[in-house]
Amino acid sequence: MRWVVVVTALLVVTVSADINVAHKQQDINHLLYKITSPIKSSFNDLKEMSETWNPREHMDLCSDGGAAVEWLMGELENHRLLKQHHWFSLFNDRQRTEALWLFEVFMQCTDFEVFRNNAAYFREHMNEGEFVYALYAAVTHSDIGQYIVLPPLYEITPHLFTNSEIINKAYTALMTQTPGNFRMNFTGSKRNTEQRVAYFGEDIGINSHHVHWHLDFPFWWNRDKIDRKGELFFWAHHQLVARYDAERLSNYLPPVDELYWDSPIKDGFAAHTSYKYGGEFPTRPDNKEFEDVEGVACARDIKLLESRIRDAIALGYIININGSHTDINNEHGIDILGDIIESSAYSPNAAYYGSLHNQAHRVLGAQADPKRKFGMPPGIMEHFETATRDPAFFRLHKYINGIFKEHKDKLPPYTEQELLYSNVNITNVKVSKLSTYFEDFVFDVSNALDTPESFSYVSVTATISRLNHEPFTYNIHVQAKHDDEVTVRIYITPKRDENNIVLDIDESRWGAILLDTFWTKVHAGDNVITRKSSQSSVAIPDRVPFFELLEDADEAVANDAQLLHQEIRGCGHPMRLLLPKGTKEGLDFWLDVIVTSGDDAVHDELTIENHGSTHGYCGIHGMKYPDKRPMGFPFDRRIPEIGVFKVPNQHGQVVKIFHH
Ligand code: CUO
Repeated sequence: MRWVVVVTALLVVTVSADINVAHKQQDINHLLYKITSPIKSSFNDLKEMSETWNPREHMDLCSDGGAAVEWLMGELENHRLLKQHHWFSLFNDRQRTEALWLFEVFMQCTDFEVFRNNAAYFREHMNEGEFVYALYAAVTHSDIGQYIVLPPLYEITPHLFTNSEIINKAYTALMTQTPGNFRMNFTGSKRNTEQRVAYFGEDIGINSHHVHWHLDFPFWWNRDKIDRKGELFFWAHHQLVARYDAERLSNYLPPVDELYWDSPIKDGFAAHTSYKYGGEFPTRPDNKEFEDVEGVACARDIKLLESRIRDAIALGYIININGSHTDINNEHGIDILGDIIESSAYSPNAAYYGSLHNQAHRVLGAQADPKRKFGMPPGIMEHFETATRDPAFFRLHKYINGIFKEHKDKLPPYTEQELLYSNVNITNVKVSKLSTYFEDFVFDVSNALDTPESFSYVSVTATISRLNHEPFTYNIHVQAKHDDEVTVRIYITPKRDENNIVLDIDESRWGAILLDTFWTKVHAGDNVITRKSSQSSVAIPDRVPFFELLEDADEAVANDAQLLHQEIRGCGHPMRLLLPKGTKEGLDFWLDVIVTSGDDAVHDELTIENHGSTHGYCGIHGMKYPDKRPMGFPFDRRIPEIGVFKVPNQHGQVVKIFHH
């Protein structure tokens, strides 16, 4: 079945009653409109501010007294900042530093007006990539950004989400003033077996999830403590790999193999994608031997970092920068290891453990031009927007995941006491038919094109094929001894491997995919807990298209009306990808439901308030991660004894996912 979906995000209208939100949304929209062209003259206020506002004259409106503005203006006036019309990569130390200076300026603004005016000024004076990154990070993290809906990045910087062919066709459409809709094919050819799962790695929703996850939990974050950030790094990427392996299974491919520094990188990757400025993304041929990357890292040094981390796991403690030791043989160890491996600014000893994962992204990204002989721009692995397109991304994260597993496997298996919640007996779980399908999705690419203001508007869009599933419902039948609040976790796990051999629970558990976690109430006696797939706490609906945001904000401002878009976090898997692709005859998965005490909740109100509902992989913004148990519980630890696992508050059954 094929569907053409021109997205209308079905968002319930619950927003701030403040009509100023419409003005703020309009300003953010206008700042992001055609980001490589000057602010449009019809965006009157903003245009004027970009020409007349002097950030130095308004430093009294900054909570740091203007220190951040002063610093950035000094760099700008001394011509030290990256020029406009140049690629930007967050992994480039200098470019990231500049973007974060601007982020700091935004974070110090005491009200939206000064935020907006500073943004208008720096938009016209700084590199566009740095500006977009700083603006997205600031709207995500500052109170000033509350209720603002960030436009989908695939419509703000389409170059990083589509391919050269689409961009070229879009330009032709514009020059000939002929509206166009162009089909975007996934990279590669039928001869490449990896092509079978390109729809997952190249899904613009997955790319968007990944870039927003890293905006919510930036590795450079050194302000207040974000709860369990290192563990979330492990968990979100572990789940991405588990999802990818499930897609491979339904496409008759073995699980992705990990990366080996001493062996060639088996699969190459040709992105067929260009930067807006900077030329083509480099291509990596098959079976490329790792080469040291000038100015980044030698393979030898990376292996040394890996061995220090593996030593820490074997010893059960890490060495802090002052020489003291911290025990990691406990459920908090994963959080410390996540910080160390990524590494994030929270790493307790970056001088010793380095930055294994981030360096690996850069080394992989530069393999096409490791000696910098050809002046190639950064590779596909050097942007969170593009990284999952490259099969090497999943190899890298399989490798990283293996290190985390080594740690988890050293911890004792859960005991029956830790698994048992004696109040509840799950008697049955009924789930409606699970089926997946591909549909067409249309998104706008016109922001990729610079046009004189005199040009008439021409619609240019791209159509891609994307995975979706029919909505489904779980009915969980439980008997409870007494009234209580409970925690419910739902997972699916492939039952067989690619050779159709049934996996033992201790083999399959690491591939368990979290479908939902939520809190609810049970009453003494029989209960049916009904939950819809659309309520999942790991997934988000489609993002509101940029043109809809533009039109709605302009209309709301013109009519002094409220803006009726709900703010939805960008972090969270696309709802459509909740289920892995099935097969025609039905692919077997274990569907496991585990009900434990409501005492697992960190916050009191979780049965009635879901805090934006995407906490599974993304926590709750500005609050503690809501589940006290380790992420992945109870499949994160070894299960040597199935009998211990089979407590009455756990229910496993085999379900089939069909694809049509
Ligand atoms: Cu998300 Cu490796 O961290 O890409």
